[in-house]
Amino acid sequence: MNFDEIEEQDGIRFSWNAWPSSRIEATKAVVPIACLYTPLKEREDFVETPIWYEPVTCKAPCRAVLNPYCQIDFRSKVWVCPFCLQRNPFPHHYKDLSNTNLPAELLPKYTTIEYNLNRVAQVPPIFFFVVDTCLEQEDLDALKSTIIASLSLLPPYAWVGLITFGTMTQVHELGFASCPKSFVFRGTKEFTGKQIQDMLGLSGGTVRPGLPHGAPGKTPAMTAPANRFFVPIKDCEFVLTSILENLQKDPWPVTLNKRPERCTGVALSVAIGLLEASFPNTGARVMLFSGGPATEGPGMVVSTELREPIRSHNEIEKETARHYKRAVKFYESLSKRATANGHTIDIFAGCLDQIGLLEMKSMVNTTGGFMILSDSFNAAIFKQSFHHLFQKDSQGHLQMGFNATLDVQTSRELKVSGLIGHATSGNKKSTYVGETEIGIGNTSSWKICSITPKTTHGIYFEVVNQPNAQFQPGSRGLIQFSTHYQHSSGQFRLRVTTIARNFAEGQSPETANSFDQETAAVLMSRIAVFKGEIDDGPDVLRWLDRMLIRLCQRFADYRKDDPHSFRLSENLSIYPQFMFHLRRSQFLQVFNNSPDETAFYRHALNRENVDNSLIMIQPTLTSYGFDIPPQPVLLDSVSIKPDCILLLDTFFHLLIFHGETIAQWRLAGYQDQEGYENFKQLLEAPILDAQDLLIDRFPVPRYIVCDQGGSQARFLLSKLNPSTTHKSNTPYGTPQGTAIFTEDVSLQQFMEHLKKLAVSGAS
Ligand SMILES: *C1O[C@H](CO)[C@@H](O)[C@H](O)[C@H]1NC(C)=O
Ligand SMILES: *[C@@H]1O[C@H](CO)[C@@H](O)[C@H](O)[C@H]1NC(C)=O
Ligand SMILES: *[C@@H]1O[C@H](CO)[C@@H](O)[C@H](O)[C@H]1NC(C)=O
Ligand SMILES: *[C@@H]1O[C@H](CO)[C@@H](O)[C@H](O)[C@H]1NC(C)=O
Ligand SMILES: [Zn+2]
Repeated sequence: MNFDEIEEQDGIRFSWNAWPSSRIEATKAVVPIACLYTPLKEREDFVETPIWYEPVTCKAPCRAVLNPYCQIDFRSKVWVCPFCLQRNPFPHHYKDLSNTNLPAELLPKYTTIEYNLNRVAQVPPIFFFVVDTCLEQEDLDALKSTIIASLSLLPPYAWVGLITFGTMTQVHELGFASCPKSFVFRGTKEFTGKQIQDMLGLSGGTVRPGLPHGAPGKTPAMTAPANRFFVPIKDCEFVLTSILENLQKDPWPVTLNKRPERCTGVALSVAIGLLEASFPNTGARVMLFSGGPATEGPGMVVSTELREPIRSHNEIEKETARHYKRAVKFYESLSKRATANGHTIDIFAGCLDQIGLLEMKSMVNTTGGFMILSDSFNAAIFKQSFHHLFQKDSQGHLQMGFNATLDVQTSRELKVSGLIGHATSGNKKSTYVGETEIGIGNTSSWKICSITPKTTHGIYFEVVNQPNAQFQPGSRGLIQFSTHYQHSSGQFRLRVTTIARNFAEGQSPETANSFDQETAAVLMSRIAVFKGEIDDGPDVLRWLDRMLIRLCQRFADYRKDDPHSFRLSENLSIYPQFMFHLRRSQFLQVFNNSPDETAFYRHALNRENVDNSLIMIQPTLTSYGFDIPPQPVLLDSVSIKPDCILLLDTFFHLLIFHGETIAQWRLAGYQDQEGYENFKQLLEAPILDAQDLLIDRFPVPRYIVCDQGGSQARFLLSKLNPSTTHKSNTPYGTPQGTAIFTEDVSLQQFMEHLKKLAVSGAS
C-alpha cells in the first residue's frame, strides 16, 4: 500500500516506514520515528457495519487488543500477543474460530477497528454558551441570531446552558419558562469553585454514576440543583431563544477613551466551576463568544484605558507586557480544571483587534477546543465556520467525540517520546515511556476532552535496541493506539489502530527509501512550533537548520567538500524546500502578525493532517492562462505574468490575483462583451476552484480578490520566493516576473548554502 492508502485505512502516516534497528541508527536518521495520527478518521464501513461487541484483550498488565498481527493457534484456540508474547485463550464465544471464519478484528482490513462498547453516557453532551454583551448592537444581533440558528443543529437530547457577561457575569436559569431568573457575579473578583457552587446553590449536586441509565433521547432522571441551569434543548428551546432574543448590550456606560469593562475571566471561571461541580468527567463544551479583551478582574489582558495599547510580540519577548504573565497563569489554571473534568473550551473571537487569545489559548489547546478568529460576529467567516462545527455524519450524529483518552503501546524495541497536539498528559508512566521527551511526554496516555474526525496528533517514538542486539532479518516493530471516547450519540466507543513496520538492518538503504518527506516536514514543524513557544525565535531557526543539514549529510549523495556533487534522492528532494518555507512562515516569523493571530495559526497547525498542514507551510499556487489548463506553479515571483490569473491557497486565505493585462481587461469589462467568452471563462475558473476548496475547510478561509499593483497584492508577494529581488536585476534584458523588495534569501541561495554546509561536514 502507498502512503495515501495507509492513511485512508488507518488515518496514519509515518516519517519513516522502515525503522532504524538500533538507538544509534535512529539517532543518525535525525528525523525521529513519528507519525501523524487521526484517531477518529471517518470510515463509512464503521457506520454501515458497526461492531457491537467488546474487544478481546491480553492479560494484565498488557491489555493489548486482539489484532491482525497476532499469531493464532486455531487448534488450541489461543492467540499470542505481539506486544508481550503472552499466550491468551480465546473467550468461549470464539470457539468456532477457524482460518476461514475469522472475526472482523483479525482481518487485514481491520488494522483499524471501532468497537461500540456496551455502555451509554448517563449525561448527554452539554453545550454551555458564554456570550459577551459588550458588543456593538449590529454585532450582538448577528451573534444572537447565529447562536439561535445553531440550536436547531444540536441533537434534541443535548443539554444547553447560558452565561452572559460584560461588566458582570450572569448565569441564566433555563428551567422555568414563566419568569426568567439569573444569578449575578461581580466582574472584578476572583471566585473559587466552592464559592461559585455555594452562590448557585449547587453544593452536593453532583451527578453520580449509578443513576438509572439514560439513553440519548431520554433525559436521565436527575434531581440535581444544576438542572435549573442545564436543560435538554428540546425542553428549553423556546425559553433559551427568548432570553437570547431579549439580550441587551451591556448597560454599563463606556466613556470616551475607554474600553468597555469586560470580565471574560470571571465568566469563564463561573462556567468551569459550574460544570466541574455538576458534571465532572462528562462530555461538555464551554463556547466562549468574545468581542474584545478582558479588561477587569482575573484574566484581564489590558486595562480599560484606550491609551494603553494591548501587548505586542515585542513587549512579551522583552517581558514588559504588564498583565501578560498573570493572565496566562490564570487561564492555565482554568485549563487544568477543565481537562481534569473532561470539559472542552472553544473560543470564538469577533473583533478587529485582539481579544487576548494568546493568553487564553491553553484552555483551547489542552482541551481540543475550536478557535475561530474573525473581524466581527457579523462576518461570514464566523457564521459559516460556526455552523460547520455542527455538521452531521451520515447517521445524523454530530461529528465530535467527548472525554477521550488515547493510549499508546509499543513492542519492546520502541518507546514513546511524546505527543504534540491538542491534548494533556494522562500521567501514565508505563513501560512504554521513553527517556527522550518530545512535546507532552513522560506518559503513554493522553486525555483529549474533545475530538473530531479531523483531529490529528503528532506522536513521537524512540528506538531503544542496542546495536549489539542480534538483528533478525524481517523483524518488525508494532504500535497500538487505543482511543476511548464518548460518541455524540452517547455511545461509548473504542477505536483501535495497530500498525507494524519492518526494522531495517544497519546501513541498508531501506530506511532512506521509506522516508515520507511530507509527513516528516509536518512532524518537524510541530516540534519547531512547540519549541517556539518556549525558546527564542532565532534558536528555533538554528535548530531547524542544524537538523536539515544533518539529515542531508546522512542521506544525500556527495563527495566531501564538493557542493556540485550534492544530490538528494527523490524521496528527499523537496524536504529542504518545505524547511525553507517553514522558516519564512507565520509559524516562526511572528512579527508580521499580532500575538493573537500567531496563537490562532499555531493552533490550526497542531490539529490538521499532513495535506492541510503542508498547505499552511508551503501554500499552493495555481496559474490560469488562455489556451492552457490550470496548472500548479512555483511559489515564486517568476510565476506572476501579466496575462495569467493566480490562485493562492495558504489554508487560511484564498487569494485570486489578476495579472496586469487581465486586470485591465476586467476593468474595461471585456468579460461582458460578445466575442470574449474565453476571457469570461478564464475569470470564472479560479473562482469555481476556490469555491471547491472552501467546502471542506475549517475555519472558513479569508477570501481575497486583487489585481497586480493593487494594495492587497502585497499579501501574495509576501508568500513568494524572492527569486527576482531588485538585487538580482541585470542591466541586460527584462527580468522575468516581478521584483520583490526584500532582504530575504531566496530558495536558490538557501539551497546553495545548504549544499556547502552539508558537504563540508559542518553542522
Ligand atoms: C524512495 O526512492 C526509492 C529509490 O529512489 C524508491 O525505490 C522508493 O519507492 C521511494 N520510496 C517512496 C516511499 O517513495
Ligand atoms: C472520562 O474520562 C476519564 C479518563 O480520562 C474516565 O475516568 C471517565 O470514566 C470518563 N467519563 C465517563 C463518563 O466515562
Ligand atoms: C498550549 O498552550 C500552552 C500555554 O499557553 C503552551 O505552553 C503549549 O506549548 C501549547 N501547546 C501546544 C501543543 O501548542
Ligand atoms: C519527565 O521525567 C523525567 C525523569 O523522571 C524528569 O526529569 C522530567 O522533569 C519529567 N518531565 C516533566 C515535564 O515532568
Ligand atoms: Zn500482551
